[in-house]
Amino acid sequence: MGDSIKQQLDDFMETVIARNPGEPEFHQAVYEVAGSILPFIQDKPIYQEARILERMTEPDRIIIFRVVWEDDDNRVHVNRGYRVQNNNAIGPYKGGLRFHPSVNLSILKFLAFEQTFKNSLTSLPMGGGKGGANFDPKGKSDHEVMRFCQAYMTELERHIGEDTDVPAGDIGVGAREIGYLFGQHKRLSNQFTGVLTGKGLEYGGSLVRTEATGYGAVYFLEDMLNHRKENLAGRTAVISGSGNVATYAAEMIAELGGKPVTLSDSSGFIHDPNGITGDKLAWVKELKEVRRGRISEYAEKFGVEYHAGKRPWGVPCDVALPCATQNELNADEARMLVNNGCIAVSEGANMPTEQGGIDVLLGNRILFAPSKAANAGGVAVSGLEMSQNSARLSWEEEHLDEKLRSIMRNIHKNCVEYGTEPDGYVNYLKGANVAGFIKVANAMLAFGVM
Ligand code: NDP
Ligand code: 2IT
Repeated sequence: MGDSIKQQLDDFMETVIARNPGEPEFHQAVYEVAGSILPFIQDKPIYQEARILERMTEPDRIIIFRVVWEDDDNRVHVNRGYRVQNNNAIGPYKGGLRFHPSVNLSILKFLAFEQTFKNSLTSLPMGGGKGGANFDPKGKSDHEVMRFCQAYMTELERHIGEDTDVPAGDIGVGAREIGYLFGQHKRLSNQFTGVLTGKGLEYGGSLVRTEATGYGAVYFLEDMLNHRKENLAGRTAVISGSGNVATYAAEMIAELGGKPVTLSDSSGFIHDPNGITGDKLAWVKELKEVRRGRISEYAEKFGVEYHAGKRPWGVPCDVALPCATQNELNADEARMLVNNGCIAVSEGANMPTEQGGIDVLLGNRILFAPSKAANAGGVAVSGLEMSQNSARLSWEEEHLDEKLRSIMRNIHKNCVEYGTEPDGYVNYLKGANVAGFIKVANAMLAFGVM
């Protein structure tokens, strides 16, 4: 990056930070994108004069509300609910809901900002949004989760709609929560529309949505390897997380001939050198989705190592997939991956690699798939769920899997187009940012000044 661009980036970030004080995750996401977009628009005054990047970093609107609910002992609890409607230039706001005690405005603004670029990359007509609450579903009964979801949706209902804003799942929001949220929306609005995605198959959900994010992150990884005339066969994969994204990433790694050897949760990680596959992976899904237990139980059940309070990046591997949460892979850990011979990182989670970690991976010419490209498969199949709901029909599994595969391939192609450097190295971060930017920016230009 030249000195003048560096100065522009610093100046730009100064205004973003001044306008959004105390929001480090939002600053981080904007910095990462602006670092690619400012050089790209240097010779394109049309974007500069219309202040497109400045407009993109100011959400269309943010809704913040109180959520009050009663636990099983009739104690009253107060939580804070949010929906960040970031940008609807290319379609209705679209993006997940996160229920986790760490949820705050900074995290949801970063997620909604990222989502805008990600959704653009899918090539489907979806704007960007994100929401959630600082509610912790862990340790709550099904009834408590139901009462919380109903209270949350009672306020959110008036702000969303199939052509306005279509939420889905994220951390802490899976099939159970989507069921309660959709039921309450249907009751309040007296309408059965595709206003949420990730629904159960009985009530408008799409096949392949559950698997889509994890599978998509591995498809993208495969495309990066193929581009270098390599593949996944025989590759050892280190994966973090043990939720929706991590388990289906592990499943597809195994299906394509690789070996997933770690999974984690916020308490620690398990290391199974023989591979977390087949019946063992089915057991993990049951543990997480039905019993809602901890990954440490895997170590007891299958007699492998459990590392309490640790992350898995020190385990030697060929490929790594951070699939838990933001900022879970720092510069030192990235260096460990590089030194242990890791050749590719595919981000299943949103912004899991700290900026310092990204610098290490790019500096060492590692294949690095940024989240907005790598994990776009989930929202892509959500977009296909919206199409099926509007058409009032359900597509076959084979068709959906093919669509997912081709959408991921197309994102890879676009990243290569905009991210290939003079020496042939593909900077997928730059490629994804620029490719995602162009469509949204051109739509915004078409609308004039607003
Ligand atoms: P789940 O709730 O199914 O699983 C989350 C996993 O991450 C759990 O293993 C959880 O462990 C772990 N985790 C969560 N927070 C932390 C933390 N602060 N530190 C360490 N581990 C943590 O969520 P998903 O699998 O759906 O989401 C995982 C990531 O993927 C998120 O970044 C999400 O934004 C992203 N994503 C999800 C998509 C989807 O379709 N679901 C689509 C695209 C991206 P524990 O149980 O201990 O909390
Ligand atoms: O981060 C994401 O892309 C998601 N949580 C999925 C969003 C969606 O609307 O399916």
